[in-house]
Amino acid sequence: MTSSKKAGGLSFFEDLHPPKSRFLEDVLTGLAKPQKSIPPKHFYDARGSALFDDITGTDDYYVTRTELGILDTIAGDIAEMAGPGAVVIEPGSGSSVKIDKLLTALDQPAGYIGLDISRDHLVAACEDLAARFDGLSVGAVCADFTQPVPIDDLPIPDGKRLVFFPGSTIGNFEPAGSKSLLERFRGWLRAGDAILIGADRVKSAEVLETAYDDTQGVTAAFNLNLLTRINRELNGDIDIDAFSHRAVWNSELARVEMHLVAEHDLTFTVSGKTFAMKMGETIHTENSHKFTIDRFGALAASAGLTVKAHWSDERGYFTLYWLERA
Ligand code: SAH
Ligand code: AVI
Repeated sequence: MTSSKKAGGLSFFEDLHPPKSRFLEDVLTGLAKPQKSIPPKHFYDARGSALFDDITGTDDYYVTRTELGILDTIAGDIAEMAGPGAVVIEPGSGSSVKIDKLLTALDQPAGYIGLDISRDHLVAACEDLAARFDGLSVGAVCADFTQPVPIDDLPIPDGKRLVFFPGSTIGNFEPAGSKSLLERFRGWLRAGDAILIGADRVKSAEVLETAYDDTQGVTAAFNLNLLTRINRELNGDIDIDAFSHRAVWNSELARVEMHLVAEHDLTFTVSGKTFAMKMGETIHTENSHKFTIDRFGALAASAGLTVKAHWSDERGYFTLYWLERA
């Protein structure tokens, strides 16, 4: 471990935030491609995390509400499968909203570790959790989970590990990336440990496109904030008003794509490098893959995991899966 310091109420805080040079490299490489693209993990500065929280409160983004409803219904099943004294590790923990339900359902959980790339948001959420769950050991790890995370070097309490990965964040990766990520999480499991993961389901284009282009414009602000972040952190001069938000369902690849569309021909610089875009050209900023139950099972199997149980809402919009090492 390179650094370890305790923030208020936390049993440990490990700061492995990637250096700014990685953000710069991703942006310069992505903007130089024929189809410009930037990985979605860069949405999440403090403002991006706050905007994501606002998205979850919109009427159109059914994802969070639906998953919270399923968690309410299955609390008893989860408590039984996890058993007493479980230790929950939550990659991409964000505001740690769903964890409240899980920790409340579990029988005397021994610990909780939140892991997220958005440092301030992570620490605030974990401190809040530590204050509310008296006696629970709460740790926070600021890291990029697409890179190796030295989980076994962290002071994690003993107990059955439950890796909790809700929100369909798995859908933000292309097939090869989602397989690698599941393999990484599998590597955190010992015999008897499990993964509880949420994945959004394929549904009508209309419902999906509205969820990713909400009528209040919050998702548009979330998407455009990436450009604000580039201007601020990477010395950019992008005219943000020259871009608009687009969300489109790609049925062939079973994913909602988010793009930033140039409204007219333009040039801009980022850290001294010049880029040109034609009117209508886009920067591809996110994929949200949607799954059938069969396809998710096949993905899990490809990563050496087996589905022991799964639960869906009545509309079949979203599914939570209990995975164990195959
Ligand atoms: N789990 C929450 C939040 C989902 S939003 C929920 O279900 O509502 C996705 C979260 O993953 C954000 O908090 C973001 O900061 C984090 N995240 C995205 N990519 C990441 C990465 N590569 N490494 C670590 N955290 C990441
Ligand atoms: C974090 N992730 C699963 C969200 C999603 O649905 O793909 C991010 C998001 N993008 C637009 N709205 C929400």
